[in-house]
Amino acid sequence: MRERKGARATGDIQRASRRRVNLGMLTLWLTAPWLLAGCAGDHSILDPAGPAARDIRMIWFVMLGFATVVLIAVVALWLYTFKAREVTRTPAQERRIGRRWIIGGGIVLPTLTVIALLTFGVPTGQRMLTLPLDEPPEVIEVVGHQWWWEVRYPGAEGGEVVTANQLVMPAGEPVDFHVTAADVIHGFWIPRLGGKIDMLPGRVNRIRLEADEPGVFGAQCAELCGVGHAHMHLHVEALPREEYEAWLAARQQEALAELAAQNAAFDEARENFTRFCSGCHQVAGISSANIGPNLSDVGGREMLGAGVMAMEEGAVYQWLRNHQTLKPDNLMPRHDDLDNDMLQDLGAWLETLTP
Ligand code: HEC
Ligand SMILES: [Cu+2]
Repeated sequence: MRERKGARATGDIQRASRRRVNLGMLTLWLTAPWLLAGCAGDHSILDPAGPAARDIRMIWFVMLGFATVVLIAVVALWLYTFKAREVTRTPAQERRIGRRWIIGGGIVLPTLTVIALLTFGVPTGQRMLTLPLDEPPEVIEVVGHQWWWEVRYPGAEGGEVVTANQLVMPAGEPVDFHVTAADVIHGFWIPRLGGKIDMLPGRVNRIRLEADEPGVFGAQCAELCGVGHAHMHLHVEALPREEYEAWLAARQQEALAELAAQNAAFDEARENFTRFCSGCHQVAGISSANIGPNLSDVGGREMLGAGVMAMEEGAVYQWLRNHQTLKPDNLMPRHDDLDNDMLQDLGAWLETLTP
């Protein structure tokens, strides 16, 4: 009687443990796609699109492999301690063995490890330095603001070009980024192109990146910079050289000023812009303030508010009316005193600014 009861209990335990295993498998199957999804996509260092990012991925794999070997070795030694038989040694033997561990494990092993890692790490860092090249690379300046990006092209033919919240670069050639910040520390990071670099107020940091092919890449401020930090996305686009130059040419000051002056139906919008917005925003030919993003080509952007909404018909009006909801506590004042019709007209005009 008692025995049968025991057998039943064992069966229960076995069934229960089988259930637990199945639950474990289920969890694995359910989470695997999410874990693997991290390997691709806009912000993945495991999906590089340029030489610097490829080097970084390589270091990542080398370090993962190395750490795995170290882990296995440590676990093996630990298991070995359970098996080792007790031996009696003289104090002299003890000292000799102790010295071997200190020299082997405390000096030789770390030295070899550090040399091995530096062999991979130093050349990678070297390639991202802005060292002189035979042909000087394109320079693009990026300034972090709370919570948007100012982007300048000092080398543009015909004069400097300035835009905001979008970074267009030539593909297939190195580009030197000179980055700084206007207020607090921000972080410049295009994960699929390379490492990140701090944007410090009062100092210019430099990094050399290259995109193998034309394409669109995500970038995100990589340094906690206040409430809007998570909403500080940068749209990065690499274009073939000729398209890049055409893109710059269309953003020359005179071309933009002409664009802003077009269409007499928007005279009132221009006037309202001068009254309510020109203290903070630049539109070529109308104002030159730099407290908020330059709006001279705002209609031609992919995103508004540093990535909080897609640019489509009516989007600028939506931003003007609801920006404190879309991007809480951003530094543009609410315009509750301005009526819908006026904002709609302003938005419609700004959307025509598509070079
Ligand atoms: C006190 C300064 C200030 C005033 C006045 C102001 N803005 Fe702004 N504006 C900002 C700042 C700062 C941002 C950036 C907000 C962010 O994304 O964090 C911004 C963002 C914007 C954007 C989004 C730009 C982009 O690249 O995503 C638009 C469009 C805009 N403002 C239009 C206007 C209009 C139109 C007016 C006038 C009715 C106006 N602003 C008045 C400071 C101002
Ligand atoms: Cu930031």
